[in-house]
Amino acid sequence: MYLGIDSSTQSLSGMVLDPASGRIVCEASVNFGADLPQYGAPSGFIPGGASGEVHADPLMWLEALDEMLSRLGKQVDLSAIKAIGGSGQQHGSVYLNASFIPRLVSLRAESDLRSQLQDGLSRATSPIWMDTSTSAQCAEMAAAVGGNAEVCRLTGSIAIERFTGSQIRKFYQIDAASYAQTERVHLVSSFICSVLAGTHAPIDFGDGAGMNLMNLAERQWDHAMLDATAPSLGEKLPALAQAGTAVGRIAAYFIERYGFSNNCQVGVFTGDNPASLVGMGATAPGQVVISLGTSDTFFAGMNAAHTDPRGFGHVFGNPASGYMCLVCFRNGSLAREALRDQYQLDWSAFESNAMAQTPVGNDGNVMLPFFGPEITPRRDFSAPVRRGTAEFESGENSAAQVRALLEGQFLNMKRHTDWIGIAADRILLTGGASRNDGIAQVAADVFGAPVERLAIANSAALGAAILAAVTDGGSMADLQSTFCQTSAGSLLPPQSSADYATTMSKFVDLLES
Ligand code: XUL
Repeated sequence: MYLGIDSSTQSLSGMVLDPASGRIVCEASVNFGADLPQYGAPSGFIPGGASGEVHADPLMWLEALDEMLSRLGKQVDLSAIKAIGGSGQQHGSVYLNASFIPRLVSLRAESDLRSQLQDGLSRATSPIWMDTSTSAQCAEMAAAVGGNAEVCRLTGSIAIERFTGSQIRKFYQIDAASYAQTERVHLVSSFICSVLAGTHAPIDFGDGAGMNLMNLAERQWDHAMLDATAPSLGEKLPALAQAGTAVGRIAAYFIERYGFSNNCQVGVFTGDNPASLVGMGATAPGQVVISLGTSDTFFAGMNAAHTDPRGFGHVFGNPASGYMCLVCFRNGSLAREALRDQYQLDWSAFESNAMAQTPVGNDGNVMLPFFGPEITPRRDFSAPVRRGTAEFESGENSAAQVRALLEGQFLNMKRHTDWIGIAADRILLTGGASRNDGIAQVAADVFGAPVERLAIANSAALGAAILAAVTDGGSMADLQSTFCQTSAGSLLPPQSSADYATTMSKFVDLLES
C-alpha cells in the first residue's frame, strides 16, 4: 500500500491506496480550524495580518501530521505502507536553524514532533501563498535582473508576491539577524518530507518553479535570481529533484510511534497543483484541468517550457516529465456567488434555467465577469462591465446575466491560456462548482472540448499517493488509469451550436477597450 499526504491551506490529509486491488483503502484528515483551534487559525492562517501579510504556524502543520498519522493508524496497519509521497500548498516557506537536523535525528517516539522541533525554527511563522505584501521586493528583484520579462524567461513567471523569492527577500530585509541564523529554507512540501525522511529533502521541479528562483530550462537554482533575492541564499536552499524519486527511508520516530516498516521509502514531495495534475490523470499534454473554487485555476501538461508573453501564467515542472502551466483567476466562485446573490437566484438557475432560456453566445451580450480586483488580467475592477443590448447593459434579464458571467469567465480563461499552444482534447473539471451541469456545459462550449468530472474529490492527496507508488517503481500511467476514473454520466460534449469565435472577439474588444 502507498500513502499520499497533502498539506494544504486548511487541512492536512492522508490517503492510502492499494494498486493491487485498485482500491483507496482509507483516508484521514485534520482540519486546522476545527481540530486544532488552539492555533487561532480558523481557515489555516493567522487572521489580521498587516498590509497583505498572511502567515501560518508551521508547528500547527507538525501537530497535524502527528494527529493525521494517529488517525490513519487506527484504520490501517501502517507497517504495510511501502512508500510515502506528498504535496503541499505552494509557495509557503519554512525557516530552520542549524539545530533542526540534530533535533530531527534524535526525535524520541514518546514525545511529539511539535515540542521536539519547535526550537529548530529560525522564523516563528511561515508566509503562505495568500500573502500579497511583497510588491516592493518583487520590483527590486525584477530590476536587479533587467525586468520582469527576464524574470519570466529565467523562472517561468514574472516576480509574484506570493512566490517564495520575494518572501525570502522581505524576511532578510526586516530581520537580517534571523535570516543569518537560517540554515535552510524549505517549502511546505519539502519541510513535511524532510520531517518524515529525517534529513533535508529536496524541493521538486514542480514546487521549486513557484519560487521565482529556479531556472526553468536548466532545472537548477538560478544564480542571477538568487543574487537578486538575498545574500548566501544558494547555501540555504535544498537540492532540486524530480517528484517521486526516493529521498530515503522513513525516520525511526515514525517506525516506533506509528508502526511504519523500516523499509518504507519517502519520495520527494511536490506542490498541490502539480500533485493534482497527477491525481486528475492529466499529466499528458492535451488534458486540461479547470478547478472551480474561491479562485479558479487552470492547469495543463506542456511539452516545452515556453512562457506566457502577457506575464500572467506560470510554468512549473510536471511530476510526470516536462512542464505544466498554471493560471489563476481571482474572480472565481466569489464572482459567481456575487451575481447569484445580486439576482437572488439559487444554483439551479445556473444549472438549467439560465441555460435553457438563453442561446450559446448570449445574443451577442458579453460581460467582463469581475466583481473585484483580478490577477488575470491584473486590473482593479470593482464591478462587471457589460456590452450588448440596452436591456442587458442596464442589468436586466437574470438569465442573460448568468450566461454572460459564465461565458465571460471561460472566455477570459481561454484567452489567457492561449499561449500554451495546445488545444484541449479533454477538460477535467473539479472543485465545488464543477458538479453544476450548467457551468460545466459552458466550459465545454467555450473550449470546444468535452468536459468530464472525476469520481474522487481530493486529487492532490491522490496524486501524492500515486507519486508514492511511483517512488516504489510503479508506472504513473498504469496507476492513473486505475485510480483517476471519471464519474459515471459526467461527460458533457460541446453543443453542436457552440462557436465562440465572434463572441471571443467581442470579449477581447471589451477587455482591451
Ligand atoms: C498556486 C497557488 C495556490 C496554492 C494553494 O500558485 O498559490 O493554488 O498552491 O493551494
